[in-house]
Order: sequence, then C-alpha cells, then structure tokens
Amino acid sequence: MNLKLISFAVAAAFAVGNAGAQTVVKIGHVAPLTGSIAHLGKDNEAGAKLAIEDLNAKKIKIGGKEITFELVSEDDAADPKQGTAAAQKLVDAKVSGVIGHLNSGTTIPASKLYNDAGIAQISPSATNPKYTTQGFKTAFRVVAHDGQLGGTLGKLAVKEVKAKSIAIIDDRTAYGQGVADEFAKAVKAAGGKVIGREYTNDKATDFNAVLTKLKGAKPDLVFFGGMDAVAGPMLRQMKQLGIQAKFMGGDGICTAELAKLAGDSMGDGQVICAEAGGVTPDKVKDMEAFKTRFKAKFNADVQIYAPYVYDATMVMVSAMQKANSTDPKKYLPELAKANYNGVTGKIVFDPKGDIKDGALTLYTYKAGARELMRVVK
Ligand code: ABU
Repeated sequence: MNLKLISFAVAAAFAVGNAGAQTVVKIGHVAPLTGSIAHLGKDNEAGAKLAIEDLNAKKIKIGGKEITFELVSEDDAADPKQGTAAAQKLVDAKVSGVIGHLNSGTTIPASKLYNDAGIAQISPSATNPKYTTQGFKTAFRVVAHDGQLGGTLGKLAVKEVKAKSIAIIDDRTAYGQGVADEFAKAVKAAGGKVIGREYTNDKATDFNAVLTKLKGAKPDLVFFGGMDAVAGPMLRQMKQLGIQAKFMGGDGICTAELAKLAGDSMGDGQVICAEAGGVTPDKVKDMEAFKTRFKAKFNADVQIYAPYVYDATMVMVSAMQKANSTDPKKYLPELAKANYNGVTGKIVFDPKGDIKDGALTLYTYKAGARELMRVVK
C-alpha cells in the first residue's frame, strides 16, 4: 500500500470511529412540503431544522453517549392518505419521536399509527380537539385548539365587531369544518345570527357560486374555516362581487402569506384572525430574536408556526434528557409532566396532552402586513 492509500485508510477509519462514538437519534417531522400550503409546511420544517441544529450544537449526552439528532422530514401534502403513509415511513425508520403533522386532517389519522408504535407525537399546529381526545398517551399539542379559536372569534364577531348578519364558509376539512362549527356555536351563544352557511374544499379556486348566494343575504361578516391558500382568492372574489363584509378566520388564514395571496383586495382592518398561540409580554423579546434569526437563516419571514415547531422539538428532547433515554417508552412520562420555558412561552400539558393555559393572538392586516391586535387567554 503506498503512502497516499495508507493515509486515506487511516482517515476513513478515524471518520468511522468518530461516527461510532456518537449515537444518532432520528426525529421525524411531517408537514405539507408540496401543494397549495407548502409555504406553511416549509415554515414548520424550517422551525424543526433550526431546533435540530441548536440541539446538535449543544453536544447533548443521553445515557452516557453524545447524541447527534437527525431530522427525518416527510411530506404529507396535507392529504390524510399521504399523512398515514408518511407516518408509517417514520414508524419503519424507528424515529424516537415525531413533530407534526401540520394539518388536523393528517395529524388525527396518523396519531393512531404513532400510538400503536408507542412513538411520541407533538403537533405544533393541528387544532381539531379530536386529536387529543382519543385517549392516546403519545399525542401532544403545543397550541390552543379549535374550541378556543372558534369560541373567541365567535364572541368577538358579535360583541366587539358588532356584526349583525354573519355568514360562514368552510372547506370541509377536519380543521375547517371544526373551527367553523365552534365559531357558529359561539356566535349563537353570544346572541348573534348566522344567516348562511356554505361549503367549499381545500383545493377550490372559484367561489363565485357560494359568494353570490351569500351576497343576497347581505352579510356584514364572513367567517372562513380553512387555510390561507383558499382565503386569499376568496377575498379577491369578494371584492370583485362587491361584498364589503369583514372577513374572519382561525389560525389557518392568519399567516404572513395571506396579504400576498389576497393582494390589494384586502381592506385595512377588514380581516381579523387568530393564531392558536401567543406570547406574554415577558417573552416578546425572545420571540422577536427568534424571528430575526429565522429570517437571517432562511431568508424568509416566519409564516405562523415555526416557533411552535422549534419549541415542540425542544420540549421533546428535554423530556429525553430528563428520562436519560431516547426511548419513547421511557421519556413519554417525562414529556407528559413537562414544564418547559420556550420561545413561545411555558409548555405544560394537561392530562389529554393539550397545552395548559393556551393563548391566542388576534391579528388584523393593514397596508398588506399582519398587525397585532392583542393576546388573549
Ligand atoms: N390549525 C390550522 C391549520 C392546521 C389544522 O389544524 O388543520
């Protein structure tokens, strides 16, 4: 063997030895990375990437071994079937935990697979209450749910916006239908009137028929249960039809992207929406620092849930550290009793796996930018 070959063999052996001294722990992440809400899936994925990078920089030791965390990122295209296929891939890859999915319609069916496999799952954004009411000890959520979102917005529409005739449209997804139902309940409870309810789907681009039908009933507020990719074109068509109603929606529309998707059809203060989380004044600085760092790294603004993905990853690993094990069987009890102070605030779970004391952030849009109204509990 010549000198060059010997040096190569020694270098290779060293590299293998180094890798062998470390333990690789896989963490799964699932969100729609393709399709109409890929911008939201990529936002979530970027939050996970940042967390994994920060964790690896800390050179964490668990069970006496230095851990290298590896992100296994899957695309579910916001489709329930692709969601379960992605979940099965992660189960087969023996991930130690999963952060995801983004949508309720994928998170709920996937949660059964993770539960059957005993793998911890934390959704950073799925808000349908059913996710945590299935009795799965593996399911956690770091944001508020649709009961809180729809409930708060319904009351706000009647009591504060003083809407007299309210129309509701939903996209028939687990999220859209769920949040619209909760909104309708709250409107009625606050003494308001729902004058029409129409339906679309999460891939629709033409809303002329439903909007024309609602226009006749003269709504002064339209609530949409669905995502920003549908809400944007809907707002454009409302303007074309001369519907000058306020427009309300849950976290699915409450993104930085909505302003671009709606273009100049969105009047100042016309849209009111709620993010299913919110930071208290003591955390505002941390959140701003996170957003600045995020922008510098990814050359993109946080859409909505990247900080919640970051915290979900951190709280999962913190539970592993407390249990001194990356085996979900061992760290799940620690995750259930987490008390973690993250970028988004304190994360403590209730017995179902929902965040305790979850906040909401109300936003409107002015001059094409999202503007904070207030944080509510
Ligand atoms: N929470 C809004 C987007 C995700 C979902 O629940 O479907």
